[in-house]
Amino acid sequence: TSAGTVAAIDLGASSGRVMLGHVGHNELNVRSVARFANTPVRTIDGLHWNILDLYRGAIGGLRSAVREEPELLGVAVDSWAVDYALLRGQRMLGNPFHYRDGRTTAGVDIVHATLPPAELYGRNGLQFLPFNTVYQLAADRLAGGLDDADSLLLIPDLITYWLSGEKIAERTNASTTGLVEVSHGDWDDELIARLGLPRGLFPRLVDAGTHVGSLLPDVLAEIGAGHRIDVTAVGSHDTASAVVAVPMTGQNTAYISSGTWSLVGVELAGPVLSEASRAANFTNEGGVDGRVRYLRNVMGLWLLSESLRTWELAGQTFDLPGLLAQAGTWSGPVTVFDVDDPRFLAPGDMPSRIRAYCREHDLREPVTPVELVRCIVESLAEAYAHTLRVAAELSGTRIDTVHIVGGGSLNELLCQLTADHSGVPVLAGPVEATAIGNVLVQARAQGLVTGSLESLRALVARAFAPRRYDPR
Ligand code: ADP
Ligand code: LRH
Repeated sequence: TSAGTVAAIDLGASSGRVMLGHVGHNELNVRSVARFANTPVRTIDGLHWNILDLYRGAIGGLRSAVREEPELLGVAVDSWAVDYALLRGQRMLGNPFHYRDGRTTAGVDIVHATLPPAELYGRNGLQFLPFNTVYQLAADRLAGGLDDADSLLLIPDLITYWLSGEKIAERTNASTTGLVEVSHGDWDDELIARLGLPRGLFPRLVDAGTHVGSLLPDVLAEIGAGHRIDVTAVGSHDTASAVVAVPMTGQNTAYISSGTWSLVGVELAGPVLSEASRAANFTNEGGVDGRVRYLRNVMGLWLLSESLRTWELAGQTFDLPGLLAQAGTWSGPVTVFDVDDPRFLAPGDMPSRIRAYCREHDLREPVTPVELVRCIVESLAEAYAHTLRVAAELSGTRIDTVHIVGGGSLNELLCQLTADHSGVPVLAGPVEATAIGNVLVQARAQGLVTGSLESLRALVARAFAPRRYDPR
């Protein structure tokens, strides 16, 4: 096998990027060719993703990719989970909703009136998050929003459709809908029927690594490419791609994919569906190569980014690295609060909500931005440590190393405090694990590399040596 280059389109909740990955038998180089903000838009009917803006960013990125790498072999897309577009034929019906939109409350009630949460967990193995696709669809159905639709595409599958003309549902991301059977990974027809959802909305499921098609002629023209470029399904759930590229080299290892959300857990061969697991709100999401991502969503750096946005709207602009450096030397008392309180989910004034939480719980209220940032990072690290302990207990594993990947791996304070609170060494990086996982699964589908996830991870570990933080 010889080396070759593929492009990853990775859409995160905070930003999107297009990365080029040059991969060979013993070779892995990844570089960014485009980055664009992902800024949601609120209109009269709720909070939406600006999907056309993201698509334009992706197309612009592919144009740069082809200019830099005329021999580009292929493209694949990943993004955040659970959200979707409804279509009739080729036409998208309305702009996709953002999972932080409040419309799903009614959907939760409808679904749980039909199926008690324990039964649902037994079928789909998913943690309860009020925005899981199943609840969003129940809310849409109630509002008549499904009446005209004949297909549903999750966000990365929508972009794949626009690029290739093929409608598919990639399995790792489909596993986050709540409508896929955890035991065999197929659409849960009975559940779909019981909820009164049209079965015809759901496209055929494909595994990560499946060749889907190639870029449409109009797309090739737009990006200035004159040759065939393949479109592959990778772990299209960003967290699934991130887990592919966690440079785990041994046993007893956990991971934290730390971005807008923090996904904290372990990789398992099969699901854990115990009542204790459900009570602790752990999820069994589908991984690449049939692995199970056994993890829990922790509120994540959203707490920080939404605080920065609040201050910015009030005319106070901070640079994050500077603020974190000051928070690292903060020597006053530090309040630890429950980062997963549901009040923090929606967009809006984050500092005020954190202070209100502290008041209600008789905790010292952080006053200055530096103190608040310290309090957020310390509370996240404590939540990471707690979640790691629970993950170990519920899955019957031991954890003696934890990897942090994603934007949070650049946050030295967070990495050090995670080591301190958990008592195990932290290995930080790569920052762009998601795009790297996307690249590697494409490269394997193209025959540029072979082997198990373990051999792909060994390649990542060599190309991106992690930075180590020992517990103090
Ligand atoms: P997503 O994929 O959800 O869009 P990312 O993995 O890109 O998220 O992570 C974004 C987060 O990474 C930011 O909110 C910020 O907290 C953190 N981050 C990015 N750059 C830095 C940096 N230089 N220092 C510390 N933290 C950083
Ligand atoms: C992270 C993520 C996470 C989901 C959330 C909706 O970007 O995909 O795994 O729970 O977004």
